[in-house]
Amino acid sequence: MTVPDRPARPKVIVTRELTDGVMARMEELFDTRLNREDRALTRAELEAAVADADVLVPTITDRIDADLIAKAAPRLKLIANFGVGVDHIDLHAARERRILVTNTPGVLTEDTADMTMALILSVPRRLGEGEKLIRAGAWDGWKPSGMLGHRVNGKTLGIIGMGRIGRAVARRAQGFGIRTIYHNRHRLPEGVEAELGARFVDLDALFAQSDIISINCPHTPETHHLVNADRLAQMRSDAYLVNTSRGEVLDEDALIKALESGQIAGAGLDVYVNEPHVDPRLLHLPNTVLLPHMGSATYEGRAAMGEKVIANIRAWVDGHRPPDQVLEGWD
Ligand code: 8YV
Repeated sequence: MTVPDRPARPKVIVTRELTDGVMARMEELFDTRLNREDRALTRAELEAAVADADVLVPTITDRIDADLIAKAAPRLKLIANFGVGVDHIDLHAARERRILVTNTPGVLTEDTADMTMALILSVPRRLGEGEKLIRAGAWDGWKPSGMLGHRVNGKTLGIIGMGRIGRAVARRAQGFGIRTIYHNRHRLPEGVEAELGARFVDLDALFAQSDIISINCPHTPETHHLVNADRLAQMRSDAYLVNTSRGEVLDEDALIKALESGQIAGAGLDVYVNEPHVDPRLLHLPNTVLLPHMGSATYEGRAAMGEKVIANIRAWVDGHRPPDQVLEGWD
C-alpha cells in the first residue's frame, strides 16, 4: 500500500560509500543515488544532488545548513543521517520546512565506549609515546624508570554526559576498578546509578575531583565550549581529559594552552573542531594521544548504522514515524 505524498520508491541520495551490503539493499529498495568515489561531495555536488531528492543520507562530512535545506525543499522530506551526532544538520531549518531528521543511536554505543576506554587507558599509561619510541628505534631497553605513567585503578573518572555512551563507559570503568562521578542534564535514577557505581555531581565538583574526565555529551548550543579555559583551570595538574564526542564541546585553543603549560597532564582526542584538520600544536605535544575520529569505526557498527538508516527510510515510506526521529539531539 502506498501512502499519499510518500513515494513507494523514494529518490535517496547517499553522500558517502557505505558497506557493500547496505548499498546493495538500498539500491534494491529505493531509487538510490550512491557516491562511489569515497570522498565527500563538494558543496556544488551536494546542492545538485539534493535538488530533486526525497531522502538525503548524509554523514558528519556534509554540512546540512539552512541554505542547503532551502534548496532541497519542498521535495526533500527526510534526512536519514548515517551517524548518531546531528550537529552538522540545522535541525531548526529542517523543522521549519517539515523535513524529518533521523539518526542511528544504540548501534555504535559499545564501539565508541570501547574507544573511550582505550584512550582512558592510553593517555595515563603513555601508550602513544611508547609506540612512537619503538618505531623511532629509540628504545634502549627496560629500566626501572622507563615510561612511567599513572595507574588508573582506584582513580576517579568524571563522565560529562551520561547517555548511552557515557553509561557504557561507566560500566567498563567498573571493571578496571575506577570510581565514576558524572554530570548530566538530568540525574539518573538511583537504581541505575547504583548499577553503574556512579555518583552525580555538579560540574565544579567533577572538574575539581576527577583524575580523568571523559566527554560523552552531544554537541548542542548548550554544550558548545562547555570545557573552556575556566573549566580547565579547575582541573588538577595531574588530571587527564578524553574526548570522543565532538571537538566543539571543548575550546580546543584553551585545551592546547592547558597542555602546553602543564596545567593539565594530558589528553586523548578522537574528535577535533576542524576535521580533518588537526591543530599542528597538538601534533607536537607528547602528552596527547590523537585518533582520527574512529570511535564507531568497526565493520559491525557501520553495517548496523546502515541498517538503521534503511529502517528509518522504510518506516517513513510506509507512513510510520521513523524509529529514530531526532527531537532534541542525541544522548
Ligand atoms: C560517525 C559519530 O561515524 O555517529 C557519530 O555521531 O561521531 C561517528 O562515530 C559519524 O558521525 C558518521 O556520520
